[in-house]
Amino acid sequence: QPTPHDIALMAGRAGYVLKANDRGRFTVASPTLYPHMWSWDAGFVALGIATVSVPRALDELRTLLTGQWGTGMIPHILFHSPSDYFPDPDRWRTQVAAARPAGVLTSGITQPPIHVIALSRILHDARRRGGGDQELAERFVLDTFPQWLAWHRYLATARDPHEHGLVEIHHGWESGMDDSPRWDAPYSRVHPGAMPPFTRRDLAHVSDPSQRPSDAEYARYLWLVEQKVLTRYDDAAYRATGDFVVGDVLVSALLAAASDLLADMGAELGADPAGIEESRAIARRFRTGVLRTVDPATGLARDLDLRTGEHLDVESAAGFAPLLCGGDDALLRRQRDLLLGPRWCGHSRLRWPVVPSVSPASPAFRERTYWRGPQWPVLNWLMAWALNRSGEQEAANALRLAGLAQLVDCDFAEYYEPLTGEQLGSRDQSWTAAIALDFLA
Ligand code: 9WN
Repeated sequence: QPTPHDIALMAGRAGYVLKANDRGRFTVASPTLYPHMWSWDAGFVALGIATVSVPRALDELRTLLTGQWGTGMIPHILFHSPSDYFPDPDRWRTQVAAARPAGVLTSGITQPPIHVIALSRILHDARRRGGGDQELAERFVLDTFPQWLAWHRYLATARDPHEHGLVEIHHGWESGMDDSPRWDAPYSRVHPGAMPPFTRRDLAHVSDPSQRPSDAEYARYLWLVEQKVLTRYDDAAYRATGDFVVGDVLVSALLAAASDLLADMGAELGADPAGIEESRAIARRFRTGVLRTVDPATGLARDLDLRTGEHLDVESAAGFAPLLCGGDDALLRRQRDLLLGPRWCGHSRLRWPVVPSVSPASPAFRERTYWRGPQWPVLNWLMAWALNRSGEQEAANALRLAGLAQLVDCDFAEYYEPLTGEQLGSRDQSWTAAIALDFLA
């Protein structure tokens, strides 16, 4: 367990990392590998900053909303000054899209809707402080309520036109878990066609290429970007022709949880009743959609490949989506026991009992490769948050303490080798520092 000295050092160093990555009104996801604002990173970053400064945390979300498209979509990257990150705005070519925002360069796809969950944490911190912080946060929630609702409505309509209760993603990057084995089957049906040549820039920032997706995977990622450009970022046109269309259970569960929270905050603060009702209906639909995918044999939720109609059976942490959206007590108890048990956090070979991205007992597990097995501190934070919310304080605290023990070296790595505890990917990763601050608060 971290000592009081470790904790004081960690809080100081985490604050320092966020300050160093602060570019005024937004925070870069990491100093060199990701020198722009990423959508779901910004949510985690904001809730971490809120433990130190509520106004600055709200600024982070305010900046993110400047990138919102006319459709309601919040894009996965808001580009800052020119950098060597690839794919860059020239590759995304979002000028072909009618709905792009004016005056901000963005990518043209989404990331998981974590933002309103972050906003509810910020409001919680602000209310604990009271006074000006509380007033500011409450006003912000009311003022931005229509924009968050538009974002959720976009996911619930453009990305679920047939009302299945699953958000459809058009790129693995939209899941936030780029190369997860969740996507191996759908990516096996993505066949890159003619497109401009490209050079990867990410490999220059890691010590060993096996920590990142492969070249073959990158060719598919870039081909899907090409397909989005060819269909002018029109979701219906992409759906008709694009290679990758998958119902994502984690995104759907986050949408349900975030919609519940938006409705709760809106009701407390007197937001538009029709908007509150719409938000509750979105939460219900996606909760039902997620629960419908659970495999009775494993107790895990499964993504749905909408090109083939097949469920994707992979033991990834996304299978715990029901813990996030709630809805069935017996299932939630089963998922809690599974998560803490020997196939997951309680696996005997793990250095720290922290949620791994893929079960170490699964044949798909690769301990060093990105979303194929390493532990991502933000994922652990999400599961701890979900357990806490469903009344499982003891289990939540176990994940929190293990997560803090993992971060005691204060490198705030992007992800960790689960068997040895080695830091992998980028260092000084903003969202890792941010969740450390939240865990310490
Ligand atoms: C592509 C910024 C982002 C995270 C994602 C993570 C990684 C980008 C990349 O970095 O993705 O969006 O270039 O690999 O997979 O979850 O938001 O930290």
